[in-house]
Amino acid sequence: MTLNEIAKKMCAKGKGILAADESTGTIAKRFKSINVENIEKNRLNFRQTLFNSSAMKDYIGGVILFDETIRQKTTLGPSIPELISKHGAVPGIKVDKGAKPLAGSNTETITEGLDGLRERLKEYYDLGARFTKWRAVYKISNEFPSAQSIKSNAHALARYAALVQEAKMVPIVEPEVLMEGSHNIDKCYQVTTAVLNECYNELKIHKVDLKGTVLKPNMIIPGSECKDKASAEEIAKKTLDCLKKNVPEDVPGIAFLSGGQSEVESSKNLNEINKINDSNFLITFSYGRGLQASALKEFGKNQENLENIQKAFNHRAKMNGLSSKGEWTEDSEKESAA
Ligand code: 5MM
Repeated sequence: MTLNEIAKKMCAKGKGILAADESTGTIAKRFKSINVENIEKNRLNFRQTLFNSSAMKDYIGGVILFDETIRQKTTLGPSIPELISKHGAVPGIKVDKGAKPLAGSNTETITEGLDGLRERLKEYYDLGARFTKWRAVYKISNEFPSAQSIKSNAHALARYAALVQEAKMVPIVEPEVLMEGSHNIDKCYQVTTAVLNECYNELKIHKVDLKGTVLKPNMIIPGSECKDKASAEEIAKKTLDCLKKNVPEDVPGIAFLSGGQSEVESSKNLNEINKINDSNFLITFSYGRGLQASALKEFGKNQENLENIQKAFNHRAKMNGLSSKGEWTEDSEKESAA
């Protein structure tokens, strides 16, 4: 398959991406919230339960894994990448080493992981990965994000993407403008515009073939502390407008992060975007919390009750599958849950 074909398969209409690449520290937080011990056996049990659910075949085009997970063998027989491929989804891998303090800028971060990346990519390809992910993080405040953060993170994203294409995999480019803060929706629009522009500027300098990439952006939404709430219609209109103006047409797929929105909110907003999507972009989800929150709760209640865990995951995957086609409704939410 060409990189363009892989990117389109990951974001095919009705499907999206499951972000299950929580690093050990992040999954520790998630497990703590449900009183589950953060040990390898439990991490494998939760993840293989999701990857073996019936929703995988119909609604999941790709799964982003963490280094530990891509190396694991399931207790069901196949390895984790084999299990994912068996359902027709593409296995992928998070290759960044996390957001670290950016020297010279108070509290901002730079995503690290370029050293030795060429060698790691070869290993991940041999383990079955066909796409990768790198997440850059930007904070909004009166002084942030700084030009230093916007430029250095875009540069790293572009160097990452060029290496990934050299290794014959599709890079997911994830510049996440955080939702935390009291800024309004227009500030989010303005910052996301600056961030996307710099990213595509650097990707061009580094000769990345955009047809073989997927963008994973934030939606254009007000900060979580903002008093002025926005309707799903306004979020959709501003998000689509921002993407059409700042993402080159060669990019085949755009898969949003949920970023702290509730499960239903992230489905509803994605649905509204697709209802008015008059671009050529395949627009879908690449959710972590937006797909897993309910399933995680069930896992916390009883780790052995695979049926309930899978039921919760199947429901969210189905809802987001509908949203990726602009076919989600409040009623479908209730019917499927029942
Ligand atoms: C699943 O979480 C991902 C990994 O986070 P860490 O590297 O911090 O452990 C994260 O990058 C995720 O893929 C995106 O933020 C999307 O997840 P949400 O929960 O925002 O949909």
